[in-house]
Amino acid sequence: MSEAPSLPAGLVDAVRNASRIAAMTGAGISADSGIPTFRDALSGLWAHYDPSELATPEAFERDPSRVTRWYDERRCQAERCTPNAGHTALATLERRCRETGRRFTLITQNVDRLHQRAGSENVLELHGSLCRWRCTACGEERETWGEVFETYPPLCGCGGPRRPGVVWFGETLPRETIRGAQEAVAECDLFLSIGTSGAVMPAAALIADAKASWATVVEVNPHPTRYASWLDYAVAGRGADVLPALADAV
Ligand code: BJW
Ligand code: ZN
Repeated sequence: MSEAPSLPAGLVDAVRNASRIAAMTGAGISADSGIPTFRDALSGLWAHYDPSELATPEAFERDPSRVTRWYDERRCQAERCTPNAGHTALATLERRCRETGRRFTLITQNVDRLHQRAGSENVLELHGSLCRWRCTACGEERETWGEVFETYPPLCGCGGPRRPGVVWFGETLPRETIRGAQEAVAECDLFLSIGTSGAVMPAAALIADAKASWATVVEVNPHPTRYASWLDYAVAGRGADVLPALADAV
């Protein structure tokens, strides 16, 4: 990891004085754990595929074997990776907020479960999880942590094919989860947008929603996004470097 960037004094004060913090993470926070971001080129056997064409219900209908193999590889990769200092800092932030009577909500677009493994307790998973698989015939859902699949797609006891419990393009987000996220954003006085390109709706709309409700809005990303120019602070750095310094401010 590189040196922690020094944070502007105004940002440190904003973090210190916030009483309701909402943080939204994207794939970038897990890049420091070795998980490629969604828009990074795919490698190996998958080098010729576009991830946005595999992450659709149409792709699963066309070729359930290919799509479930891709998700299973990613599930196994996530299981092998460990949370980094950025994940840990967010778990620390949650704990410190709880101890000091402040509210902290972690909203993630990630499906890799690294936040929970770092100790975050209150996590809203907007796009589901690589670990939950759902039968497309009877709807039964199960956690598949550490499980070895024998077929692609894996099969349910009822004989139906299982699909990953993630939200694909064109599908709606779990209603209670997006509602919880919108409420946390409407109430927060500090919003952190971490490691996301902000390209995918409706998650990306939460950034503008936070600004519209007068929160101090902060981006943490080594490559400033399209939002950077109108946010309160755009910290150009990696999550694993910047977030520990932010957590120390609380
Ligand atoms: C670092 C770093 C380091 C690197 N530290 N940072 C309105 C307008 C236009 C279109 C739509 C709209 N509303 C809905 C749509 C359609 C669609 C959509 O948004 N399309 C866009 C492409 C335009 N949205 C949907 O279909 C959603 N459903 C929906 O809205 O239903 C109602 C509806 C449907 C249709 C029409 C209208 C309404 C569902 C979206 C589900 C997204 N699912 C995915 C796949 C999940 C499973 C899987 O992983 O395979 O979720 S897509 C993919 O993108 C994944 C991610 O969670 C999500 C966001 O990506 P993220 O996290 O931002 O990653 P990257 O790779 O883009 O960026 C990484 C960032 O990290 C970069 O900025 C780096 O610089 C940075 N970084 N290293 C910090 N060390
Ligand atoms: Zn079933």
